Amino acid sequence: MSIVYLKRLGCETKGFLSFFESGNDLGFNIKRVYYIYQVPAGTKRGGHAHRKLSQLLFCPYGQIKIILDNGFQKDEIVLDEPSKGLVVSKGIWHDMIWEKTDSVLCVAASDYYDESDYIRDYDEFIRLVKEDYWHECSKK
Ligand code: T46
Repeated sequence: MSIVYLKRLGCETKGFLSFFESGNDLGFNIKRVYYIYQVPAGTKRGGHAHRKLSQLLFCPYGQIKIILDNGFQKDEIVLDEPSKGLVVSKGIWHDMIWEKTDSVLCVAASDYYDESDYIRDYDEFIRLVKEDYWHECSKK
């Protein structure tokens, strides 16, 4: 995972514009964009890892905590400004906690929706980490 500071153009009086481009700002091409909204504060979503998908997460409004787990170590990143993004690559277990009412999570993903790309069982995730599944995948 890596934090990405998206380009930010503008000023206090007229407001700001941020953007990112597939080939120039991300290490993957974007095939899908989705967003999650009207989530009550305190709600936890996620609870899965992806087999192949890479995603850029950003929060254009509000504050959302992302908890990341690579099977060995956990990290927490708070998305609390519109120009701050987080790339979550394959093989990272992630949870998202809505810290403020009406926070919006936007996601740019490297592929179309495919439920078979999800690992939703934590024991299964740990089993795959232990058998070096993602390292093996990247060799193929
Ligand atoms: C992720 C985090 C950050 C679709 O039909 N199409 C889609 O493009 C997506 C993203 C989801 N769905 C369906 C699958 C479920 O039936 O929408 C339902 C809710 O999805 P889920 O419970 O996986 O939502 P979150 O908020 O836990 O996770 C989502 C993404 O699914 C996931 O890929 O990394 O946001």
